[in-house]
Amino acid sequence: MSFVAASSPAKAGAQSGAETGPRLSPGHVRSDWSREEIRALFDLPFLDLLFQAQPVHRAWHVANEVQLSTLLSIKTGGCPEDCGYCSQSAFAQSGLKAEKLMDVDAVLTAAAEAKAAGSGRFCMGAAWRNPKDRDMDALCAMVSGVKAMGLETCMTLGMLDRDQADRLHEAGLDYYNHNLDTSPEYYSAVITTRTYEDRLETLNHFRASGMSVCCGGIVGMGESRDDRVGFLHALATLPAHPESVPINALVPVEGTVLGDMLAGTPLAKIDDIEFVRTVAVARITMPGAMVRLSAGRESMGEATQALCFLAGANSIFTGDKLLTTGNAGSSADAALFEKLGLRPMTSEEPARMAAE
Ligand code: SAM
Ligand code: DTB
Ligand code: SF4
Repeated sequence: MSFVAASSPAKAGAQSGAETGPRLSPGHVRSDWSREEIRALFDLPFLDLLFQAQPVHRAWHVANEVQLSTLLSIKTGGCPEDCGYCSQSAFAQSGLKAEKLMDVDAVLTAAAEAKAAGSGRFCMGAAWRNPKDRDMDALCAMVSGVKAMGLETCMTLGMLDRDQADRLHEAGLDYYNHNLDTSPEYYSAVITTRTYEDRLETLNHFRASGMSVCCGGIVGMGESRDDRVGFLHALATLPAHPESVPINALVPVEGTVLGDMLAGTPLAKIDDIEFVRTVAVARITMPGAMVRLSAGRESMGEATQALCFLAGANSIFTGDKLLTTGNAGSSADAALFEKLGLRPMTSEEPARMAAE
């Protein structure tokens, strides 16, 4: 089974509702959500929450279509930041060897493989606090090479200044991934080498340079439901919502602060239903965003993933590997798509969002 050659209806056709039933008016996008409103969504009976999320999804997106992205770690390990979840932090005892930035050609070979496997977006990640100016030429060459293959381009390199953002955008970078990760209140329990404000500043730089924003976070780090409320509140009250919102479930890695702290405790894995609730609230509060099931899918059952799609998730990472940890794998995903009648997304962006 393969993801390739799936023909989905043309965007306009799909938007007509021929296949998906009557489409609802998408309504307007709100950036004035209160924490109380978001908390009230989380607290709804589960079925009521899904019953709200699915029509929002169908009003804004093509039902049954899921966008496919592929990740590549272009610079692995040895990162000076102390993110408590991350195997690549120099503070972690994960046994990961620090590597140099990959050659441009090797990155382009991996991108060509991702395209051949049916992926629409290629996301390159580096274990840096921020890129150095000496790396910029190689990074720009990677971006323009991947773009020339007809793939959407995404990078996640840590903090950027405005000049770096402009250079990457000019080279053809479509998306920049930079996560807020959790609530402002819980942030310092997870990371101490940078602040929430640092993150927001980089978001402003690449938004201003014209790139699309990919910004989400992680659940299952021992945070409370109020922290998950605060996390989605921070995203949904940005002046413009991120175009992509990755929702990661913590992959507990041995030797990381969080992996070790949570091991063997009831918090070691986010409750599946709470994870689906988080997806649904993201969908309702940020209706135009692509909501991506990101890390943690490897250990998620098919039924949970199906509930996530029902709750409004419409994007996944494909392949056997994320950056350093395992992923569900293309044959498992193709089998799940077949069972659920899902198709790889062919369109680039939600039409309604583009029309705004
Ligand atoms: N160094 C860059 C940065 O932090 O912005 C880019 C790479 S970083 C690995 C990208 C994102 O991966 C993090 O923001 C975090 O949300 C997610 N992540 C990292 N390790 C994870 C883990 N063990 N489980 C779940 N998500 C993880
Ligand atoms: C995101 O939010 N999730 C992806 C992507 N952005 C770069 C990364 C997940 C990394 C999971 C841990 C690992 O493989 O090292
Ligand atoms: Fe470094 Fe990013 Fe990992 Fe944090 S999440 S330690 S910034 S690679």
